[in-house]
Amino acid sequence: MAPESSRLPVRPPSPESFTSALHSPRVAARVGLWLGIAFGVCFLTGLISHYAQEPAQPVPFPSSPSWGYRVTQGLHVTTGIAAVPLLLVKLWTVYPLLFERLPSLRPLGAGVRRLAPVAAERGSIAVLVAGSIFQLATGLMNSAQWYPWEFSFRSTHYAVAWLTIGALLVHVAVKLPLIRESRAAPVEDQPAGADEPSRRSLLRATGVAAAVAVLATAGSTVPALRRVSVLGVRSGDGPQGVPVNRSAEAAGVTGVDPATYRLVVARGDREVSLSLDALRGMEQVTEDLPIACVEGWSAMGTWTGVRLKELVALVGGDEDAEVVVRSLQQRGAFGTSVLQPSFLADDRTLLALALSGAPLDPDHGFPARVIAPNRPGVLQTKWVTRLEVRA
Ligand SMILES: Nc1nc2c(c(=O)[nH]1)N[C@H]1C(S)=C(S)[C@@H](COP(=O)(O)O)O[C@H]1N2
Ligand SMILES: [Mo]
Repeated sequence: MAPESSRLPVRPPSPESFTSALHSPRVAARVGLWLGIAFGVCFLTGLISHYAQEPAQPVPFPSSPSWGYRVTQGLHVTTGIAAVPLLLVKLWTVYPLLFERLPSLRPLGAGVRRLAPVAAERGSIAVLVAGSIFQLATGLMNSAQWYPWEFSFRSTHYAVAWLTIGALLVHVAVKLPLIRESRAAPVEDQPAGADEPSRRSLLRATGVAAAVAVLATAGSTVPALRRVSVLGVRSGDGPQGVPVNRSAEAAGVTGVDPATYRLVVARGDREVSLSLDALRGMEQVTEDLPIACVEGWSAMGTWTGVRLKELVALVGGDEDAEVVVRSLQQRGAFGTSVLQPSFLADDRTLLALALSGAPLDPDHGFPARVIAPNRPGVLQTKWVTRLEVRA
């Protein structure tokens, strides 16, 4: 005889099987609103960062304000990090809805008509949840410089961003009546005595978790927060007071001999070759400009060097040229960058030879690196050996 329990009717759970009063539509709507704001800011700042890194730009990315990218990319990473606890709480409040019965397919005609909108809504939620988790996970891993994947981070993160934001818009449209309703009424506490935290304290704790996540990382960009930023990536100092993303050793650029180093500036078949002394003999300009990494950290530096446009002028190029910058670094993707005319025309764009008044540390790009205002750090090429002027 079968044991007693196996004869009990087994029913799949339904949303009502989850009895916690915290699975409340109002809590979900409130956390959803915060999450929607975080995702919106993250998406827009992400578009800016993606465009800034496009080698061919129909409209050149502006070189002012010099701190613009520092702010937008700081916001991108910070809102992404704040979204992590918000998404976890949001998913927890709504997961019982996964167990809602689908409408019956019989009779077929009416059944399909009933099922289609439900399937579309569930489909958009599947894309939204999968996309959100993918974006936050890959974004965090990228910030930590951990790339266990084969795909290109930037193009994949960009494509999935559109998918996710599209699914988010569908989701908001579907839930609009519920969102309206929840905005009209405050989130009221369930009767006391229940064996769990109240809805309000869940919301408070969620807000605190998001704020802690932000404070623990924002110090990579906001110096005043540095001491509390235990999760900050590269928020500490590096040589000459500026953090280092990739060291000379990691890039395989070691033992550069200042006596034999040459910078070649080329335009068509014209070429000029300059020694380090020749570069130091040109007019030296000092500018305060930030390094703002796509990973979210940023730091101010005082750079001294030659205006890039002066070097381009040596081969007869003018300010509306595009410049391909090449590094001594042989391997890796960051050895080459394209500098748009908007940056070349800006007087603050330098081939820097010094930082904080001393020759560049090898890790900051000795003997020479590009530094331009309002540019993603990844394009501020270090160990520059060749400038190719296209125009
Ligand atoms: N040749 C080369 N230049 C490079 C890199 C690199 O890996 N190779 N990293 C870039 C990145 S991602 C950043 S954020 C800045 C960091 O500059 P820093 O190390 O001097 O702070 O350098 C950029 N220049
Ligand atoms: Mo970077």
